[in-house]
Amino acid sequence: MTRDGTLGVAVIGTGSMGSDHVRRIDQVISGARVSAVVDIDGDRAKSVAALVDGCAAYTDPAAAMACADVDAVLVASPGPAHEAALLEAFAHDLPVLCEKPLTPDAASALRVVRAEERLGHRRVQVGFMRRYDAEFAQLKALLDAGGLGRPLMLHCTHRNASTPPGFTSQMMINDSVVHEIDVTRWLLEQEITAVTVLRPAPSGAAPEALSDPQLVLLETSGGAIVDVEIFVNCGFGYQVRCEAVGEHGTARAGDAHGLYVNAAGRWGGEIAQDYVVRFRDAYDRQVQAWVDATRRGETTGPSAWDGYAAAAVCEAGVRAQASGERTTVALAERPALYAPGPARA
Ligand code: ISE
Repeated sequence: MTRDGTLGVAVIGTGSMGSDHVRRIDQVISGARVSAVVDIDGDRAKSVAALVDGCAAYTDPAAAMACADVDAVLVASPGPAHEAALLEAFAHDLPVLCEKPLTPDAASALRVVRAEERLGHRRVQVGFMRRYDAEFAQLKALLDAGGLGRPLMLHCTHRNASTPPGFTSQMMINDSVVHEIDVTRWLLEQEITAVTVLRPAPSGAAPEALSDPQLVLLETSGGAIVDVEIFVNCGFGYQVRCEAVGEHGTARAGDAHGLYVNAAGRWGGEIAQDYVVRFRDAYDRQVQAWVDATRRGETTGPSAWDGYAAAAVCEAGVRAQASGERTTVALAERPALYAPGPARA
């Protein structure tokens, strides 16, 4: 914390998420500043750095992390680049906020877990931003307080207006349902033990070779069942909901649509068109929480273990998608560093 007691953050990756985080750290949250940006496209890095006072541009994450003005790292590069960036951050013992996925597969995610274990303390917060959404946080608090009794089921809806070119069926699990996988583990405090994927006849609006929508069923260690409708070309907007069904009641997060308008003989509101808008407040809270914890010398929020467990469930999900079979999840033993383990059965 070299300047004004604020945290100097290196943002690695200046694509849409990375640039949005640069804007957020620079203009929205407090206690941090963007001291460096990194992109393999040097011109892109320079043009983003030029928007922020005192920000340096790099093409190599290791060079940025070696810089004295960098106290913490936000990784927003493509998933395959995460492992190297995380291991480099560990070499400098720097705190990291890593966008999801932690890494693209379970084996590399477990390598990150083992490397953090060797470091002896947590350094990584994974960017599962839904945990910071106001309604999802309320649902978690309600479940934790026993307000619904023992949770039995979650009904989840995850809809995107459309997909970018090249979006595959596997990405529906790895990039999209990964959020429900994390939400399930977080809300229920149970591990996911098996995945089944059912595919209705695809929507006519789905790009060729994309089986859209799909229904993903998750089974948990405590006997709960979670269903997820994933529909990534629904056409009308970005919509995420989660209804918890407990022994004594139900509660649903995700219905707050903002302003409710009566006009021209109709009632209603607007539906956000993408996750950057829908989860803007959650992203703000997530980054602020990371900065605050880091300045206190702590690491909080979703851990590398959570990132690994999600990757292991995704792997089972992609296999289940291909085979049409119920597929069990293989999970390593949870290291003591990530205790306490799932508590609610
Ligand atoms: C994207 O990567 C996200 O993380 C979004 O939250 C999700 O809705 C979308 O399907 C993914 O592609």
